[in-house]
Amino acid sequence: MKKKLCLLLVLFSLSIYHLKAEDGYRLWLRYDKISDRALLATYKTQISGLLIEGKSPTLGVIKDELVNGISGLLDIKFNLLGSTQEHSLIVGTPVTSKAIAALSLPLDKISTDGFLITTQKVAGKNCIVIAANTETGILYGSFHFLQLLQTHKSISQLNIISSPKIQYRLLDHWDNMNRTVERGYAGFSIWKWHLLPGYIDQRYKDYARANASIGINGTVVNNVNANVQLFTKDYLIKVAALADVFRPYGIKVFLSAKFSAPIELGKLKTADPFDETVKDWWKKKVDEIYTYIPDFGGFLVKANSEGQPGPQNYKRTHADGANMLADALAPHNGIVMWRAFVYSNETPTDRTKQAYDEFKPFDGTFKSNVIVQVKNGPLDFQPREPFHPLFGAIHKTPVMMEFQLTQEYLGQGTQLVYEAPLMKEVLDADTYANGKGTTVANIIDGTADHHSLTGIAGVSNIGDERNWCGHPFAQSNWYAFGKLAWDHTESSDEMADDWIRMTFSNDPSFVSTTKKIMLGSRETMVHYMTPLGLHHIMGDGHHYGPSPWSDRLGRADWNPVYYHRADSIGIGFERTTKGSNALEQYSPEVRKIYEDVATCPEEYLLWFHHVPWNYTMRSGKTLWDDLSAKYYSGVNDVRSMQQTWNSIKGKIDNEQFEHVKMLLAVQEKEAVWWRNACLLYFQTFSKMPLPKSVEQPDHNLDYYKSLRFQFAPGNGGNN
Ligand code: BDP
Repeated sequence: MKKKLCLLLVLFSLSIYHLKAEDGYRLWLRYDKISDRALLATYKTQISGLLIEGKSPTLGVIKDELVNGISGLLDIKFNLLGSTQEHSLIVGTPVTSKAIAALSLPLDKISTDGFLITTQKVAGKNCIVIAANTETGILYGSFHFLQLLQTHKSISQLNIISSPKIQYRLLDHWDNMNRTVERGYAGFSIWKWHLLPGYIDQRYKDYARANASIGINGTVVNNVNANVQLFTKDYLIKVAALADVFRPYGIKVFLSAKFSAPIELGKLKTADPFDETVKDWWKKKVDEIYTYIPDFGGFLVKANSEGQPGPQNYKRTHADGANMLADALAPHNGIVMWRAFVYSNETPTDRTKQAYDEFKPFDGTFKSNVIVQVKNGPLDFQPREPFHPLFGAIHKTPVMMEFQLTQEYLGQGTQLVYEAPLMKEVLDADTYANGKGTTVANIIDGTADHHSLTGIAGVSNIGDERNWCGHPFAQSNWYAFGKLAWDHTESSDEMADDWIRMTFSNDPSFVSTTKKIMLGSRETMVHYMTPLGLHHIMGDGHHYGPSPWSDRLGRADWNPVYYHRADSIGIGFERTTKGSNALEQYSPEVRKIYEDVATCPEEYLLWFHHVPWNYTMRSGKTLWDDLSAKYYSGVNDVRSMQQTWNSIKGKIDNEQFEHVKMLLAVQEKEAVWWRNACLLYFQTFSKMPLPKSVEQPDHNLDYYKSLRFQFAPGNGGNN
């Protein structure tokens, strides 16, 4: 008897341990039993079984997801039905399902990828119907339905009509072939090239599932600083194996192409896009790719940027280069995403102006399967930048968005920064391009200029760490990106709410407390890193930590001193007519907002103006005092984040709680470091004191300047 009891106790504790050990691998796709008993009972009465007719790889994926998901969440054996019963969940397209075909559903209201979820009578029974025009549409609808259950939403009287606002919703991996990840902070690349195509890692499927669950439909698997080896037959077969895994999940594969591939691989003498042998080489290469991957998506190209080869090497334009590749891809319906992240080697002008200068003149000269990919801001994924002036400047050629989910400039692997507010700020910005209310989102979703080719890309933050993204909260940036790519009108609050519920817990106080941390986190980081419009003052090369004094790199515009321009008079980059006049690239209405120091929103003040240290800010303080106050508030806010996090101890898995707690402690240290290093350095120009009442720097400037981080992550070469 005693023995039995002991055994039971051991088993019980093991099962508790098992239940509680959360390592983040499941992301937001956790299907554990719903703990709210009343809700569980209600759900159980609303879904009796699954009616899904037909067979295909995608239908198989949907079946598995719904059966596993609902069985787990409702703690039942959720069965497949042979016919319509009361409370059936009926899933299909008019082609795959007779039951759906027999209903007159408004499927004309949704696009190819869209879906409907409705409560309605089918053969006289009350049912829930998930319907779409395509199998991918019902896949998205099924994930959406599961998310309703995961987030404890009502499923009675459903009438959801949803279509993605953007056509190409992609992750860009900056993964090198040796499995290092440029600017990656979550371990090595998940692509095990050496084991492909023979060994298919379970992660590939789970990656595809996770992407499909948030509507992502494409992946660029290799770094924009591309290695041509991926274009050899051996490697294309490996890429094809990945494409085979992704296909049932509606995900297409794309590759970053290196412009010099005809020389490096094809042994040609030139990569000149006007040369017939070069054109022919690309055409044959593209045809070959499609023999392995019949639904290959196309190319992403970084050309004539940071040392990458491109058409300008041959005195041709970006359009000439892009169009040559576009011609090779067009017969297969492939596209070219040509990046506008370019700046000249000679640095003739303010770096933030160069992309516009190089692309605006070629508006309308690109082939119809080319889309220009533009980073959210004109510099390089800073904690805060104004929107890129190319949004709204180019009308005839479609323009897509590139966000960076990996936190190169946003605290890398150690800091909790929820990026949705950053992304929303850019998407909601008014370009005034076609009159007031032409937001950046309207431009990239094609509505502003009536483009049907539309796209958005997020530079992936995924690696082979068990929890995918390193910091437990970094997953939220992958999630929010997908959600915004689908529907840019979703709010940061809603997305955080859902993500927290699905990833951690539906406990109301946990949700509200954690959401508070997430929603404030980006602004907090801006305050302790680059307040009031400061930018690019981080460590050279690896971009880790503060280094506003750096002036040693080969070219002026790689150095922080180029950007903050601090001197005895003041600080900031003058981008009005008195300076680089970068403002001329925006619409007159936008220019008007920013050109006057008095009206310029203070969060962009030092981006657009060189302002005297004793200038009176809206707070009534001098610029110096306000800047100091911002740095101090950033640190204080991290400390509040720590306290808030501590208050939820016991509400989630303890290991996860401790993981975040430790990282928040690191973040606090790093915030203090940023504040002290920046203020001590800028003080050498302002010659003004720090507020007396506050915590004084614990080291002197020389100490901060002496710090070196030789092995900072994410800074490996291109391999
Ligand atoms: C910068 C990164 C660099 C990338 C480059 C790019 O520091 O590693 O290669 O952008 O986007 O942010 O091409």
